[in-house]
Amino acid sequence: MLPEANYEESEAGNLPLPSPLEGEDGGRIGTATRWNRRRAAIRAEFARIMYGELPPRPEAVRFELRRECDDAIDGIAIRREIRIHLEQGRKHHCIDVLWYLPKSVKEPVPAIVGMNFRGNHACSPEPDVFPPEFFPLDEPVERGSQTGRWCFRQLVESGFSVATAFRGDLFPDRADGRADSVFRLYREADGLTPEHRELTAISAWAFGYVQMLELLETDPRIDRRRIWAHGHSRLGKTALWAAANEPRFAGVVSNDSGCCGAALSRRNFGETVGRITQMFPWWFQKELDRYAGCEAELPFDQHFLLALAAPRPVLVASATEDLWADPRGEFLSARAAGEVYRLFGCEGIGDAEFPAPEQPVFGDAVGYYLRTGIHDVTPVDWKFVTDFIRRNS
Ligand code: GTR
Repeated sequence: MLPEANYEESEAGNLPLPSPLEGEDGGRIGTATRWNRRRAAIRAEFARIMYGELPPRPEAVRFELRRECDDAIDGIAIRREIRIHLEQGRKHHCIDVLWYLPKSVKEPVPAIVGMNFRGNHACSPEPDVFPPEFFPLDEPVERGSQTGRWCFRQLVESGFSVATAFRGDLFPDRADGRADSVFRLYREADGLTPEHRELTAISAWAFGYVQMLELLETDPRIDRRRIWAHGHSRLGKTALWAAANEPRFAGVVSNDSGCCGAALSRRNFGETVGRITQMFPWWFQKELDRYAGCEAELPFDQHFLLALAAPRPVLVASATEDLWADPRGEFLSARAAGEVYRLFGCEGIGDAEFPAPEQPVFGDAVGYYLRTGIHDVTPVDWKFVTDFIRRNS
């Protein structure tokens, strides 16, 4: 039986944090060059203990334009629906991307890549966006039911391109989802059972982020140096892992990513490693189960994950009512990551204190804010996100 989740700050524990700059030999990492080696070792530890490795690049990748509408969102955007075909030997797997571009731009635009929970057709107010075809959700999803989270009009009006794909295209989000996941390309069915924890949903989704980045890079209307990864909740964990693995992401936004995302594991507040590994074993390596209840033994904490993005900018967002994701633990993690950013001459958020809602702490390459409200993505979030990206690119 799992203990009740703790929501008392006085009980959070706040165990001392390890430092990402503590070398394996006990010596202190003091230069960006030495950090690069240390960084590789930390990334490998996250892969071994928590997230597994991203699937390898398939033998062939092909982009099929299924539909283009140059009069989308009341004429302000171009909408493209692209099927990414992944081919490995005789095996084939697809990812469907919904992609908006602002129409009236003279120069290449920045872009945001993010994965969605319920299908592309759920994200858009437009009535004819293709729904997921291959591995639909268990229950029917209403068109447009996630438009509150995907503020395409607002983003396009702010000069951003945005692309999204359904998480189920990469790994259906359930214990036996591995069998229908992108890992099918590399394994036979008996290697895709729930026991094969090394093939994780988070790494499959992160691989989807990289595929979207590569798609956007082919278009001269996109500024390739300003393609950001963005994710909410489990997909926020994913966006951080994608940026840790793919240096071409210019920066990363974690929205309410919580436990095993931005939030520190060494705090006992809201969701814990014990709970998450019981509820969602297919997201993580089996190795992580060992740390349930003994998080202090992890060789890293989640500020190491944020620091894997350095010196690229990282924005951590929380919501006041989303205590499950431990907003203060997300803040402390963002602050602690600053240690690595300082090696690169960036101040991070310095020694800022936990801010009041709607009072962003936009430091030097590291940002944090707390939004009033529940676990969600809202127009207020996107406003903070686009402001932060503009300041940091
Ligand atoms: C919860 C999970 C969180 C978060 C969330 C979500 O049930 O415990 O870690 O990932 O799902 O993705 O909405």
